[in-house]
Amino acid sequence: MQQEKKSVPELKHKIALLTGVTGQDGSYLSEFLLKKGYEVHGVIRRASVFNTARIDHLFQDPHEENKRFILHYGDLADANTVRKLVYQVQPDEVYNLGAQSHVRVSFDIPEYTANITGVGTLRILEAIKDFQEHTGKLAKFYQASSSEMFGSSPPPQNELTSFRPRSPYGIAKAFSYYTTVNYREAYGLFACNGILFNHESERRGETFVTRKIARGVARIKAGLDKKIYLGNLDARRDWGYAPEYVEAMWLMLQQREPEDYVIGTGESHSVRELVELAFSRASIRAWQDYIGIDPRYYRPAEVEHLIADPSKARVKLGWTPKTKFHELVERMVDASLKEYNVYEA
Ligand code: NAP
Ligand code: F7E
Repeated sequence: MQQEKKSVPELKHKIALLTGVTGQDGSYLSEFLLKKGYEVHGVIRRASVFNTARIDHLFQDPHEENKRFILHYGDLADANTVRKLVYQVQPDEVYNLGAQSHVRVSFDIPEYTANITGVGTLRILEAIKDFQEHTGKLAKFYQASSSEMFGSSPPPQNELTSFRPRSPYGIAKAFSYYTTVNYREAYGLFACNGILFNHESERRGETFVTRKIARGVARIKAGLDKKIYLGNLDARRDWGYAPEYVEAMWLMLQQREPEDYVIGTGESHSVRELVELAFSRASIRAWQDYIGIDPRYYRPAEVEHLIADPSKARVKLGWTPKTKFHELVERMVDASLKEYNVYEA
């Protein structure tokens, strides 16, 4: 007798829409979500050269069937396209990682930074609000908020610490933070702020201080440069490892209630310590001989000291950082030494 086949209901995979997919965090979050079975849609900007190096390994030919990694052109300055993408993709989760993210540069282009890093968030939230109202579908929202918003508030900083931003970037992020809270309170959106402290990796942009130093050390070891030129060596930051931080973003959107969370290691180190450790990892003595100070890298107003108090994330999300500062620096320096073929095991 033939057994009757039971029909198995098809499991629908979740859909995520990411801005900033070509950035450090966008690349790690895409990998993380794809592993979880998501269909990932990323927004990329048109550029005159390829700007997808960090996600090229995830690329799928547009002619393939059942693709789960799909790229769309768009820009946070362009409300029409942002809205169109939300309606077209119909995401379960939206991660807003796109930004003019460089603090020093934000002093040079403050208006652009406000438009993208600040008002860009409002454009997405408006699109999600309308989408939910018109379709009745829920699209959860993650905002990439930053410890830069704390500015001159003394450390350690947690979810209750007041914001005293010191840069156009910090101010734009504070606008986005409050807009996210407002759309949650006023319209009931499932919207969360992840207030992330500095997180780094081999994929970090070359002009952020950790990568600049790791790469600079390798170039000196390879005989290509004589010095690294830096600004303020006394600033202290709470530096963690980026791949661990993207899991925290996802965890926030899996909770019952939308809330805001501080994510960091709870330890701070100075730029000077970072320099010492990086040179020592490459077995280069007398690091002072290889460092020049160039005032162009000073900021008109500096954030002196950031240390996260990530207790809420530990208790509510079960999230804890694993990679310690010295491991992070060693990992980044080793990657650069390998890139320049001067790594000695
Ligand atoms: P990142 O490497 O600088 O990446 C920024 C991303 O934003 C890139 O994909 C970039 O595209 C995109 N972008 C820039 N301008 C845009 C525009 N006008 N429209 C659409 N996209 C635009 O930054 P990240 O380190 O991955 O950080 C991710 C997010 O977290 C950012 O919002 C950042 O401000 C925030 N954050 C970062 C840290 C950290 O320590 N990394 C800490 C707290 C918060 P292109 O590749 O085309 O330039
Ligand atoms: O600077 C000092 C500089 O540019 C760190 C972004 O991801 O994290 C990042 O912002 C510190 C500052 O990161 C140089 O003055 C000294 O005190 O690596 P940075 P940042 O400004 O902390 C926050 C959390 C974000 O949200 C941002 O998107 O290092 N410093 N000399 C230098 N910094 C740079 N870039 N270059 C130097 O030569």
